[in-house]
Amino acid sequence: MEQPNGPALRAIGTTAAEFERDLVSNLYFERGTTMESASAQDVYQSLAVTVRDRLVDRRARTATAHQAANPRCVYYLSAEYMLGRQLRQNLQYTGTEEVARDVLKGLGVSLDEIADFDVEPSLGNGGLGRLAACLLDALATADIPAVGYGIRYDLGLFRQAIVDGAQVERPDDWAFDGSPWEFPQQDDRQAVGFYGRVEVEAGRRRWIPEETVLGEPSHMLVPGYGTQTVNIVRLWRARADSDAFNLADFAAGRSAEAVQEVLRSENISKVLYPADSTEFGRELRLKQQYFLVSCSLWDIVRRFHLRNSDWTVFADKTVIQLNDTHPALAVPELMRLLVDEYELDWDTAWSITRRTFAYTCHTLLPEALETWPVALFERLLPRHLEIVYAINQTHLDEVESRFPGDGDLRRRLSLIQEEPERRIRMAHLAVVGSHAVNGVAELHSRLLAETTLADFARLWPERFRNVTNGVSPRRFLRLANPRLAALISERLGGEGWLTDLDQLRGLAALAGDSEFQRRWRVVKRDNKLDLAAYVRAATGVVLDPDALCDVHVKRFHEYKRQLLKLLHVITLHDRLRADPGADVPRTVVFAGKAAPSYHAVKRIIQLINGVAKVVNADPAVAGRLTVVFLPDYNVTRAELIVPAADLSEQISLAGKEASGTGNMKLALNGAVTVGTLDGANIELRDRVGADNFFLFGVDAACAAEVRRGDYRPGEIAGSDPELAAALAAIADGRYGAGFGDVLDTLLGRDEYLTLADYRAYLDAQDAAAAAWRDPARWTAMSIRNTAHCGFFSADRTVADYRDRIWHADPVPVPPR
Ligand code: OAK
Repeated sequence: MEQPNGPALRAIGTTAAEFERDLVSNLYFERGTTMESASAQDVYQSLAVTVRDRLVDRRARTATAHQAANPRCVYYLSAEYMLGRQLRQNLQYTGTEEVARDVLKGLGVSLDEIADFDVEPSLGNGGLGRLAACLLDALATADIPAVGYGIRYDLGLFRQAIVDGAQVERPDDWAFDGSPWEFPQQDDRQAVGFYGRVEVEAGRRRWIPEETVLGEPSHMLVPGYGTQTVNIVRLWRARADSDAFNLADFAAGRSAEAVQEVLRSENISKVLYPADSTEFGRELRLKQQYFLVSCSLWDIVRRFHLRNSDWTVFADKTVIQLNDTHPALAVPELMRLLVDEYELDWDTAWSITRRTFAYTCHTLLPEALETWPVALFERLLPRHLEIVYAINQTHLDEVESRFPGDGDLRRRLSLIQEEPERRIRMAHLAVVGSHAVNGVAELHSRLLAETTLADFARLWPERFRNVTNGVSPRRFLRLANPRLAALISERLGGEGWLTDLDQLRGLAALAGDSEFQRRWRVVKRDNKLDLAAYVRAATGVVLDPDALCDVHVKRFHEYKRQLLKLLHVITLHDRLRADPGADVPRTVVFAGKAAPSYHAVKRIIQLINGVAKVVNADPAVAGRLTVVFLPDYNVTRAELIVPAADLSEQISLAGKEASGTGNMKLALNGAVTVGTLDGANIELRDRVGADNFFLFGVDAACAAEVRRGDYRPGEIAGSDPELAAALAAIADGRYGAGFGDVLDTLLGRDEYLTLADYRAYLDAQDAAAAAWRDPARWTAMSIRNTAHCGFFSADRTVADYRDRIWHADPVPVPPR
């Protein structure tokens, strides 16, 4: 985008008069209406455009500054982005929230009501997608030139409804009413090939695809906070050629046949796959991955050529971060472009490729490590298969020269898995093609190097590093929890902490200050009232704002152990029926989605709802224990729940959660964690202090040991009367008939050691309840959690990537 100049452009101002003029003008020219006859949707759309215009101006200056500086750019490739709602963010980042509120009020409209029309683009499953959004926010805030590339799914992650206690998935047509934050760029379409054959032309191999789909980009603006930089996230949508529609078929009444080709092409970006950490080997998914990679690399090369002509500097100007393995096809695709299209020799191309890519791994679960059947790969991407084979050959030659005669090692390090069928190992491809590989928390990075990627860590130890995740304090404190943000700013004397989160340390001195504590508690209580109002409207359940708000909110997965939390709830219910003082008044909030095909955890959702129904209807525990399952967890819901939480459940089996970022968001908002020594919990506990964290459970080494040994969950159940009673309650059908399958998994293999950790978990919960009984003690713990969370800012994460992987310098954008 060029810097606008000349008198034709009207000034973009921030005064109330300018804002009102633009709003009314947008209403008139964009929506064709006036304030008198505008619908709320009209006002929302015009307001969004008015705010967006303020960012467009910054974006234009950002592009100009980048063009002039010709810097090293960070390209973030991710199949998922969970950006969250944009309106409030952009109002704040442009400093126009108050102006907008006043202007709307003057026009007789409430900003809060209008803001509810803002739709969150849920283009991701969970942690990995939200991390991508937090990193983009921090990149722009740090003035680092960056573009996020992704797929513009027509349907985002399914909307979750609960019907008769069970999860029902509904399509999320997020842009149905129009999406004012997007800039579609139809004229920048890019052709992507599939299938076909490889031909030799003048001694060079060249792919002749059989099918072509168009990738149409649209971008959304990613503003930095407290800076002029506006980066972009560029999302690709699949389009068929305009002559793909078969008029003859249509005229003959064969309407389904007429659109067949259009559908086949456009299906590529139709839906986000809702499989989270499970293998999903379908052709369409591989097509999606190649579609993303092909469009994005074409765009990256185009950008490079805007400012450079010499390939030898490509890796000095470009770093491509692979967000897990979904975009790992970028490695052979860049090789194909360099060797086949730009005719570089193989070794030069390989050196450029390796210097360009870096790879972040987000899991340890073996079932989440992607592999693709060679047969499918060969059919869809015949030239890429040749390139993968060639990369593998050079790679295995290196292995052989370093570790001669070690056939087992060669087999383990090969990009190709041979048994039970030949498959391409995408994590291997990403490691081999990258100069840096990182895990997302210290424990995770260590376990990656010791287990999952141990052979590679032995081969290239210098490539492996850790970059602990972080979250955006702008979104998860300033936007989500304005009351707490205001109190913090008041006490710290300004908003500097928003971009320098370590400043929160200044709150530690106030942890024991009774007046500060009182105000801290008022904020929490007000946030709980907001949550209670929402919960009541959504579910009919009434929450007590004075009860301990105990939250287990995240994707559903057996390793995250929602079931352990539920066993605790069942035991509490039993105890409270016998003794009303057995626990503190408590509200347990569950929220999260289960992959539609993940039957075992969908059953756990049903069981939670069954338990909630029984507990909430029992007068014997009224006012003591309330259980709610809040449907459709997403970024927007998180922004409501996180500020209200007192107790943060981070209870995954040690060694399974790569990092977790909900743990950080909750602690930042003053929730105290009850957690295992897993993922980033360990670093969180180190920072907030062992006294301000309820630790329990086996550690990762011990968990592995237990799993290897003779673990007998049945014996644990038999020797613990409270546990036996909880299991019996599930078995007797009071929460709904037929939860035998859930019991069988627990009493059979109990893969995630739920029963092994049950007693320690209950003890930790009792300790939490004892602390809650003393409000001064609890509030001090809560304040200390916030005070020591500075490390978990995404700004620190980005600074780590910048210094240790990207080596990208900031490019400040001058103000107008
Ligand atoms: C999704 C698909 C494949 C592999 C990993 C994921 C994923 O979402 N992983 C999650 O990434 C988060 C961000 O790094 C971590 O905090 C979570 O622990 C991890 O499960």
